[in-house]
Amino acid sequence: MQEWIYLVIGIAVVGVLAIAGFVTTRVRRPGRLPEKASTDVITPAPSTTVEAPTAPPTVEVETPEAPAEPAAPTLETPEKPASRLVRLRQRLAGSNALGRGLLGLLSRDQLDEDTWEAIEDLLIGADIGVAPTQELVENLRTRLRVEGGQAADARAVLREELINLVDPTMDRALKVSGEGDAPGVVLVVGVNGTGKTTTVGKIARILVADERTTLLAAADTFRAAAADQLSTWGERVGVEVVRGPEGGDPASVAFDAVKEGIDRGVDTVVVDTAGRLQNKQGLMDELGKVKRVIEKQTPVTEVLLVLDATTGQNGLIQAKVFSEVVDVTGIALTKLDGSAKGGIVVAVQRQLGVPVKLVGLGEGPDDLAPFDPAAFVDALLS
Ligand SMILES: Nc1nc2c(ncn2[C@@H]2O[C@H](COP(=O)(O)OP(=O)(O)OP(=O)(O)O)[C@@H](O)[C@H]2O)c(=O)[nH]1
Ligand SMILES: [Mg+2]
Repeated sequence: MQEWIYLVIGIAVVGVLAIAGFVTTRVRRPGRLPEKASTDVITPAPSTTVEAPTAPPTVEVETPEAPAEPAAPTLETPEKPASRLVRLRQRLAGSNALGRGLLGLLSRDQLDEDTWEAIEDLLIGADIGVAPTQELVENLRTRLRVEGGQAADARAVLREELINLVDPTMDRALKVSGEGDAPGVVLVVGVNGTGKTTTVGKIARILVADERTTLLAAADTFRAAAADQLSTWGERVGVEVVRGPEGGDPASVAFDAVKEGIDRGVDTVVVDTAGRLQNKQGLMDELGKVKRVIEKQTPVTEVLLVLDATTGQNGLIQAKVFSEVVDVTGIALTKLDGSAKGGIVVAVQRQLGVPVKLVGLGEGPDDLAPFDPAAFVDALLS
């Protein structure tokens, strides 16, 4: 009988131990799951790093989002473009000295020759250019003579004539859409230091604000820092950058980016280029090739020339060289903030025969605004 009891106790102990063992393994298991799951999370990442099967080995596509961080990095929400010019109007403070000066002179009791000369000097000093200045003064003289020189009228007449001079009939929409399924391709060119890379970064934000899928191409292979600079812009809004090796062929990077854009079905590819202007032939060869190579796949929809508003006549001469090399379709006028040379908007449009489409009004990420003649003139006269 006692042996029986020992036997039962023995069986019970073994049973308890067995159950305890089972439970601990069950408890431990979930601990292992995340390890396994985390390898699963990491594995697909390289495939999102788009090792494009057909892409040449030299070109990598960066995935800005860190793949190991499932709670996506906080991306910035760029400001919608429509409200920007109004927000940034105070930044034209330098230029609206022009507006104030003109209004002051036009509201004099006597509009004599000296006054008209002073008006001409103001306009030329603001980089409007000689021919447009003469045209504007001529129109103002005729109208103010006919309509009488009341101060209130002078303001309205000046506003109208300035808007006409800036030309409200030009199509200023940035061409960011391609035909059918093809992406729009925006090629950004200009002298070094004018603000190309910054402008490409800011355009990416405008496109994101408009809910367009976007890819950037770092076709400035001249400096490695240029591609890094562009990547930083892209990362902030989750836009990827296609880049090549330092010193590599810019046309090849542009080609790969556009190919990638087509394969992925993105809305727009924006291509940043190097700006050194060693000589016209070198520039022509390089930019010409970039454009030709892109257009083997799909047309470039916009060639945007970036021009620094503070460089005056010198900038205009360089702009002219670029426009002879590639068919410029639009101008981004940067650094208008703090420049008293707002008149360059008129001069550059006349010189190149293409509209100013964007204006840069600061170093902030959303300090790039679609250009609107009436809002611009109102800012000058405010
Ligand atoms: N104040 C002001 N600064 C600007 C504006 N746009 C660009 N910049 C500044 O201009 C400097 C040059 O800009 P980048 O974008 O590097 O010029 P880039 O044309 O790409 O220069 P390279 O690549 O060397 O040819 C930077 O310090 C920008 O912050 C603007 O609208 N206003
Ligand atoms: Mg650059």
